[in-house]
Amino acid sequence: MSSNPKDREKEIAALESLKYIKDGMKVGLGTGSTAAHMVKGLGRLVANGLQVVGVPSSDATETLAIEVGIPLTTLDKAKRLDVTIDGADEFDGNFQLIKGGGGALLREKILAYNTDINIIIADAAKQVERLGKFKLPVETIQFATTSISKILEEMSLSPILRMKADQPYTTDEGNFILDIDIFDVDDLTTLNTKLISIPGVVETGLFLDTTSIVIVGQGETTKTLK
Ligand code: ABF
Repeated sequence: MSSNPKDREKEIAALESLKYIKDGMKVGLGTGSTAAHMVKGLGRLVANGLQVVGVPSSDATETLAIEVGIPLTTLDKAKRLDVTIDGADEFDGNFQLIKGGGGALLREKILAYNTDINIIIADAAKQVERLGKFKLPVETIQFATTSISKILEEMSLSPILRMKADQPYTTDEGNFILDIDIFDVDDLTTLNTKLISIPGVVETGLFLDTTSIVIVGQGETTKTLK
């Protein structure tokens, strides 16, 4: 049991989400510290006989899932997932999410799109009235990143190239990420369509209509939003 209050909220939300996992399910495994609690808990259930297969959303999650003994498969073989459980950086009252702080937004969105029930697990601080205090990640191919950044500047979105040490951060797919300020944007659906239409933009961290359930850790309890 975690001693850090925020991490404890992540842990109890993650453990609550496992109640939705049944024998025989194909499960999308999210990325980040909250999802890591879910993966560890799922590993314990597998050790006790639960029969599931997992599809990881990142190399980091794949490594952890192997460590805890979750049988893995690929999206190609699974074709469709029953449940995907993942974290988020922010979520609002309409279940609109910002994801990608962990850099895994592309594969996370692909899993979510190919899943029947998407469950988001989060500590209470992730719930916001309005998205955008957390910068929105936009994944771009390296060849186009500078040109895309100029376009985003002209859109007053204040793009910042994500760095890791003194090099641009690269995703599992070898792409770059531009983090942008969307706090003053009201119509996120139109923004997302505009962003995706820019040649070289691979995906954004806006998850606007994929989520079925949000489980929030609050203190020592959880609340389940549907
Ligand atoms: C992942 O979890 C990312 O999409 C998101 O950025 C991150 C949140 O991380 P954490 O659970 O560590 O707060 O799904």
